Amino acid sequence: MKNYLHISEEVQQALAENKPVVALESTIISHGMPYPQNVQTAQMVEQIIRDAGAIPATIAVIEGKLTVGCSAEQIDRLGQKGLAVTKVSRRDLPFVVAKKQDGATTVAATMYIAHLAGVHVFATGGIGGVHRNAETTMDISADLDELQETSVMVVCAGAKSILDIGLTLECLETRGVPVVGYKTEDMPAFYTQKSGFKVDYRLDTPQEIALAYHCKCAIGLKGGMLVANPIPDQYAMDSNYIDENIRRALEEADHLGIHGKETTPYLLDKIQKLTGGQSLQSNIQLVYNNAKLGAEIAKELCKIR
Ligand code: PSU
Ligand code: MN
Repeated sequence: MKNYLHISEEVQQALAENKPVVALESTIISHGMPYPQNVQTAQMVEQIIRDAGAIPATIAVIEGKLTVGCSAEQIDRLGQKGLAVTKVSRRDLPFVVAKKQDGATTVAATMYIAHLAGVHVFATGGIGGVHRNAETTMDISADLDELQETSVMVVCAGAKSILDIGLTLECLETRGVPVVGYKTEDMPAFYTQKSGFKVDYRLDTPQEIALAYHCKCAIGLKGGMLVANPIPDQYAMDSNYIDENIRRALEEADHLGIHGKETTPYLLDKIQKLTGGQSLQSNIQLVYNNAKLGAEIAKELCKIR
């Protein structure tokens, strides 16, 4: 494993001293946002985590190494290469490692690597889930199975309604993955604060969330926990407006026959174009909001452990 896993000095030291660390994914950089906003956002997210008193650990595969704590140069490279970087979910990991390539890790692959390194808190924008029409396409993100398998807490702003949020919640329930709403009973829908579905548990402080996660581990339950943190009100989008554009993006993807791992990046890009960048601003702000909460939870977790 030593030959395949690289943990930055700073992250290694933080872990050894029981200091709070927050993992971050890299598909959001290469496939989730356009350049240069992707790199600016990734840097700002790290700064927000530092300002909150935790250590950021951006995770990616760099020249075949599972890297925990990417450098500014590495983040810049992933951002500039954009879609040319391989999008790496769990099943893709062995191949980018074997070829000593760069890879941008999804929520699933990032969780797996964070767990290898001993990082328990991971902040991102949105998770993958059950796609609309999954009853015929069977398109269900590997993120959901990873949440069943791997003990890492994922802080997100819910799931975009490019997905079937109701079915995504059903799948999480089946897999025994608890969904916690931060200061809310409503499952957020990424760009908006409410999806029309409920979370499993509402918790109102980072301390309560850390304690619940700690207890999950302490009683021997493997698997993750999803923390859904609604987008701040001032950055939330009009739900009719965003839903209409998501509908158009889905129609276009269907028309073009987009499928498999291209689906999510295609839809993210299309929605950004259709909304003239308005959705990108919301996207950036909700990631900041999640980074801050992730740092607060990580700090509380360190106090318990
Ligand atoms: N949803 C978003 N932004 C993202 C992603 C999803 O709002 O950047 C990315 C994440 O990396 C997520 C991945 O893990 O897409 C899911 O891809 P797939 O549906 O192919 O599993
Ligand atoms: Mn898929």
